[in-house]
Amino acid sequence: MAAPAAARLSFLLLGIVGAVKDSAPGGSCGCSGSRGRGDGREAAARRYSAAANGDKSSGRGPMVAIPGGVFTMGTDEPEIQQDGEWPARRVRVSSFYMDQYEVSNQEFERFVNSTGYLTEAEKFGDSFVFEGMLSEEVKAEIHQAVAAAPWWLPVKGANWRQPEGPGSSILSRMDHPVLHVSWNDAVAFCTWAGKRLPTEAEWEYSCRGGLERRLFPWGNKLQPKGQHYANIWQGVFPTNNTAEDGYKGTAPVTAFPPNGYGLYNIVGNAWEWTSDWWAVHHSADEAHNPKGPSSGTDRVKKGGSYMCHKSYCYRYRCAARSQNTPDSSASNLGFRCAADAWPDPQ
Ligand SMILES: [Ca+2]
Ligand SMILES: [Ca+2]
Repeated sequence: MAAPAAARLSFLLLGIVGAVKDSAPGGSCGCSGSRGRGDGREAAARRYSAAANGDKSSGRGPMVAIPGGVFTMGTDEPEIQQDGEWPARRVRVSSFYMDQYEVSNQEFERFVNSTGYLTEAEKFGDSFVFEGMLSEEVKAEIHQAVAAAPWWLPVKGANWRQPEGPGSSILSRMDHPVLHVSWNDAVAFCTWAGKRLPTEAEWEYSCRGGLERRLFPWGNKLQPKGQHYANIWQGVFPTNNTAEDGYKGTAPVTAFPPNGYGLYNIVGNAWEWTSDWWAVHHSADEAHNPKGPSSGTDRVKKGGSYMCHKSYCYRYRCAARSQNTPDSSASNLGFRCAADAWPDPQ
């Protein structure tokens, strides 16, 4: 019943591999790698909704009030043309709340303990892991790779509890972002917590932290005064990760300085799902609380990850974007939730 992991890889590649993006297939590539159970999304959201579960409050991380306003979404100087980073357009966003941190393993564990939720990676039995994080034992068991991006391997048994497959553990990383969670899993968590996923517009507005037309949440310079502001890749991808910023893999969700809205790791560390369907053509007209296309095959993810280096994945910019099918999961993809109003008191 489960589609093989390779069927989902094309979309993963589109999201992560800038170096091969020119030859990567577009939306009509025939590789609509859905695992074939997307229809369960709303049912899952209902099943794990706050109303349906008694212990609804303990999964809530701190939120920040984001004041409504108008901002410039996208850019007229796109770095990755085919990602649809352009045109720059005026977007009005109403006030809302945003999780201060990426959802951590600890929070996700509370959700799972409270609801018995099983992630899609657990149901399907595999997930994609960056080869550089795997033990020799695990790698020896895998005979499937993709020529364009041999560093992504489908690992049996990889999931949020075992991010690098059997034998790995999150015990020393409970404050790191949860990984190997699909869009559907993210929706289920946010719904349970009395929240929702942010729209792409809300996410990008949050990322900019009150600054206009800047590359990064803190300005245009990647490392002001030589300081690292995000967990990305230093060295040569994919062979040499110097971890100059202190982290070879994920960092705690509280690491690095927050942006102007008090949000941590809004770029870098783990990619973050948004609620929008993916499209690359946008109207230049001013929009009010845009929610993206009404349908599609992929969902938008934002912010880049610890695997991003300018040479191949210059996507740790606020205007940058990428996509995956809603049932995709990988070792660099997580999320944070948003809310229209402060969730009910505990
Ligand atoms: Ca790093
Ligand atoms: Ca992030």
